Amino acid sequence: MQGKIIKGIAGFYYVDVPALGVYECKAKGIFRKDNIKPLVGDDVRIEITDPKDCEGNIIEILPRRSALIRPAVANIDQALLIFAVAKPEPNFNLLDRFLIMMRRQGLDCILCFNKTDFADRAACDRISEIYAGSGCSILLTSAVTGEGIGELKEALAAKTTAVAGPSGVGKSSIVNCLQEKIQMETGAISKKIDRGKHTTRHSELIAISDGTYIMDTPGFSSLSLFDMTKEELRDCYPEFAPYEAECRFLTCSHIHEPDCGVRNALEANIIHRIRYDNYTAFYKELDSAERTAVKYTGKRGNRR
Ligand SMILES: Nc1nc2c(ncn2[C@@H]2O[C@H](COP(=O)(O)OP(=O)(O)OP(=O)(O)O)[C@@H](O)[C@H]2O)c(=O)[nH]1
Ligand SMILES: [Mg+2]
Ligand SMILES: [Zn+2]
Repeated sequence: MQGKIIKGIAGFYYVDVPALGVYECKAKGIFRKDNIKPLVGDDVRIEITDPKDCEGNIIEILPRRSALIRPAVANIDQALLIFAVAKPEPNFNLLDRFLIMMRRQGLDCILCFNKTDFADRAACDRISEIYAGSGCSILLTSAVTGEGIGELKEALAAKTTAVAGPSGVGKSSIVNCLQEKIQMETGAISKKIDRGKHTTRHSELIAISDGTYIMDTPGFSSLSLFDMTKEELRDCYPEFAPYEAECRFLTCSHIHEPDCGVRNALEANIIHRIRYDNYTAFYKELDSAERTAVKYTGKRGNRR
């Protein structure tokens, strides 16, 4: 029998089998041996151990179309990255790390700035302008006023989308706006530190309509760059591409070389300063990770 993992809690996986319902399953040791863990979104084969109580075992994980590490989910078509325009203030460094991760995996990303009811139009536009050249579609939403929810529904249609973003930005609130069947728990953000309280603890796959699924996920607060070299970083910045032909050197890192097309575009305010500054910070981070790796292993790179 075949189904889809819609939730995983404390070693149990909840597998939705079309027309039959949800089975509470364990994963047999076989997966541990192969070092793969079932993920929410996985298509699996199960054997039923107790038909009355809807219990079973996962016996096979079918090949994945895609997999993410943060959040840990499988078989998604795209990610919906949510940050708030305020309360909490957007962390662009974390945002850019996520975009790099998505680009490295060849997955599309919708960038959503939520809580527009907390900021004026000009402030919202200033934030979305930073990402105008990032290759993402950008939405401004409010789970309170309903702004942008219609547009968001259109962007999700006929796809499986994982929601991602830090705690307290309104991921679960947005998921609740998109459908009525399952209402996820939401939590007020801490007034003192202006941060979310990690209300959502487990990823959950929810059907919005036939063929359209959304995954609510726990918030994350850090993301490390891995499995990449500093030279690969510039390919994660679509806004650099039109200006790289103007660099004097083919291998230009856009940091210190003379006659750099990217830095000229930065000075001309065509490439956004925040995006460029994060680029240089990540470049240095990857460079020092590579140096540390060489020192301890004699090999280049920062593999996990
Ligand atoms: N004013 C306003 N408040 C919002 C909006 N969206 C969410 N909130 C509030 O922000 C708080 C956090 O929302 P959640 O939906 O729990 O946030 P989350 O991203 O799921 O957080 P975690 O589950 O902790 O990762 C709640 O008090 C929501 O009511 C919005 O658009 N406007
Ligand atoms: Mg949540
Ligand atoms: Zn350059």
